[in-house]
Amino acid sequence: MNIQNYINGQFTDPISNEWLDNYCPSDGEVYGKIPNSSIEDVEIAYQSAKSAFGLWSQTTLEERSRILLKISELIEDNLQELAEAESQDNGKPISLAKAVDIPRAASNFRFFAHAITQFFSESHESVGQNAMNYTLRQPIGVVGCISPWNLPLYLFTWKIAPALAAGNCVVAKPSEVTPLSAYLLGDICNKAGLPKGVLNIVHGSGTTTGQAIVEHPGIKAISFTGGTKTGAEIAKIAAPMFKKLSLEMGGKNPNIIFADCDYDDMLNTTVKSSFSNQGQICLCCSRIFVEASIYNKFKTDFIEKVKELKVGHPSEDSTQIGALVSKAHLKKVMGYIEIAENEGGKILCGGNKVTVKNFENGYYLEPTVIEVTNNECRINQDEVFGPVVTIMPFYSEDEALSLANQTKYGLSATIWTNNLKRTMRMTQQIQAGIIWVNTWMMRDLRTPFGGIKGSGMGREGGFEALRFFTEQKNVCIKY
Ligand code: TXE
Repeated sequence: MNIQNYINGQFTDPISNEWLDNYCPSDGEVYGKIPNSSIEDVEIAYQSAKSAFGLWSQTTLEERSRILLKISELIEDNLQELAEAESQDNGKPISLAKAVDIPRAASNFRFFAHAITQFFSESHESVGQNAMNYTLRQPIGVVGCISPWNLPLYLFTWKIAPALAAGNCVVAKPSEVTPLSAYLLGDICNKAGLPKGVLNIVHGSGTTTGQAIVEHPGIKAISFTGGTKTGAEIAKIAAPMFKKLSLEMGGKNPNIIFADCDYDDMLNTTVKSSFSNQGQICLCCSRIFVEASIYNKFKTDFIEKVKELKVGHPSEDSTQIGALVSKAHLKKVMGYIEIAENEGGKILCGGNKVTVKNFENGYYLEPTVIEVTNNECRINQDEVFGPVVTIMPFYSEDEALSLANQTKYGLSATIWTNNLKRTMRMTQQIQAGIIWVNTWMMRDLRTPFGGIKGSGMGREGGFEALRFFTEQKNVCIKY
């Protein structure tokens, strides 16, 4: 299946006629082509967004909200088709795409359709000076949204929905590895009555199409999710142009387990926080630190559960671990398992490629648990982004805290304990943008989402996203 760019409400081939192969991770076959859009395509997308901006920015909030709600509804109506596309493109189990990815894409539009009607700004009366200040929040203009392959439609819409709700027009690029669901979104937007040019989707590689978006002088803000190295490249280009930037990047999240936790709940959730989506979620906890008194019990029980996980073709309902996203990524992840072994790590389970019958060329890997003895090794410092976790014991709260913070990343952390005072101490001192206590990945879309250190700059979610996608202007009126 060949996909096309969605520009000015129409589907078009790239001007250069350059195409990239689209691989199906579950069988390793090429099943389509995607445009490798050039600067010229991005320019046309930009011009169409720019032309649409006048009307869209002046469209009433009720009307914008109505159209975004319609998009949300149509995503729900097309759940099966979108979930199949996502699973085929990404390798994730269809059950996960149906339960999480696509419903969340619909929620993103629904949430921001409502949020924009409740968005407000401040006013400050300058007492004794006969003056009133108020803050105008206006759409920025044309903004760029660049998203990754791990949660394709979920993260694509997480950026587009608030950008559109706030009155901006968008030039967006999904990952070239998983473009299909974004392609299908174009048709949904037309059916929902989104005026042409308000959203433009250009496909292509990061260094060609992505960079053209970042370098475009008329695109005033960039919202990006992806690798930390890419985020740094984008910041380097965007900084001299003083673009607004929101960067959501990698993580090396700790899962800190104290002996006083609710053990069964912790164990079941830890399997999920380790291996959901083949471990390819920025919030997955890849470093598990366990209080020494329960370490051996945890090790035995955890390995037993991990060994039960069913690796298989993503279209099977019983599959829990699908295929990794690409051959290159599988190679990278397996390379890290080798590095871990060379550094003295002990593989407790997994570590090998899996051959799935009839799909022998798919990119399958066993869920892997590695026991390490220190936190400085590369497997504990680099973002692997696959079904690989490490475990090691700790002996005190202070040690757990220092292990958790000993990383260049700071996206999320999970703590398992029933001790309230410890919870308060730990949550205040852990360096991360998101902390879960006795749960994982429980999301409320009103909350600020993002990381610190090498994990991010800025926050998305709730009003934070609407603030990012608007420019503030203070007006002072003397009376
Ligand atoms: O991400 P990239 P990749 C991490 C994870 C993974 C690594 C690399 O560790 O192994 O990053 O993955 C676009 N200018 N995460 O290479 O390249 C690109 O086309 C503008 C964590 O796939 O960062 C895609 O649309 N755009 C992560 C998007 O950026 C550029 C999710 C992300 O791709 C560009 C994914 C450039 N110079 C990977 N280069 C998370 N935290 O959720 C690339 N792109």
